[in-house]
Amino acid sequence: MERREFLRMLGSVAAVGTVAWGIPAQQQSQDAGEIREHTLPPLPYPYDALEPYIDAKTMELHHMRHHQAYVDGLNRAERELAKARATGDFTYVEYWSKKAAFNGGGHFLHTLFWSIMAPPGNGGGGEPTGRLRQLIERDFGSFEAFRRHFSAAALAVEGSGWALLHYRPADGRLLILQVENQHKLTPWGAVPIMGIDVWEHAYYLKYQNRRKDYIEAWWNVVNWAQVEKNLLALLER
Ligand code: MN3
Repeated sequence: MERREFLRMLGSVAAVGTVAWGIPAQQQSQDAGEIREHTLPPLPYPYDALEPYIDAKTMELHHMRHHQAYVDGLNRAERELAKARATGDFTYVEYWSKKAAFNGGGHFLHTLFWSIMAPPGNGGGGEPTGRLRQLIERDFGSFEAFRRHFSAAALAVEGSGWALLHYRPADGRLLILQVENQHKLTPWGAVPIMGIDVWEHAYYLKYQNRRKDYIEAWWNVVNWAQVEKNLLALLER
């Protein structure tokens, strides 16, 4: 993605506090004042590309059903809020604001999630290099310490949620934090550059209740080159 395009995207999603990495240009709504509805971004690889670590059936259901539901839910919430503005009836503004936060979190985090994975041995797995590696070592001590911290955060998410690696431009630091559901515990001013979905729908078919095994397997499909691109785009702002 071009830097200019990326910066435009940052602005377009600032309201939900996350960044829609990899959202195709036609889905961005900054042109000519026109607001378009959100649509499901295509996966950058086939459903079976992350086998054996993430199975094809899980990927298909996760993308086509779960992610689509967040896209639909976000569009619905935004339509209802627009309707409230048009009619002046804000009776349900709290309800639809919460729906917008939940589904918006779901849409943008899943878009990030697909983009920072790649087929094992073909873009996925291995270890980070370059500037990303340097900052990980500076902020977490070592890659191994980072990995242990990130895995522990993912394992310990209470109920459904995510572990995310953020970059915080205000102080130039990387930080690992948990998200509950799709949006709760979201820090202000920090931008996620990678993350793992630990909702049961992300792993239950293959791993059942063994979230720990899923997290260990997931490291084999992390697309470090994309994670570093996400970081560099923020460093260049
Ligand atoms: Mn999910």
